[in-house]
Amino acid sequence: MPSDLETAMELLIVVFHRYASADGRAGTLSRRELRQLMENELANFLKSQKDPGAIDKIMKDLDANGDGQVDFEEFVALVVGLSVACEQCYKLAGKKINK
Ligand SMILES: [Ca+2]
Repeated sequence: MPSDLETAMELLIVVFHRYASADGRAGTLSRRELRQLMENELANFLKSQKDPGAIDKIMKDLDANGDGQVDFEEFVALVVGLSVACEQCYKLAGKKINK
């Protein structure tokens, strides 16, 4: 049986490819695919972004090699960044993370 962490890693890969294969180049997220992913999978984070151009900014930040597509490595940087922010929120709120 896979561990929790292995399951989390597998899910990252599965979710990325679910959206990356929606149109055009499979294996990378276009701007449209990134928007879909964020609207469906990161709705709470997106709601907290008051800026209507948030997706464009995120896309620009993530697209490290500037090819207009977000590959898995670039996508993971977003997840890591959000995870670090979440972990800090947990600490501030003094919540117990153990589940
Ligand atoms: Ca790219």
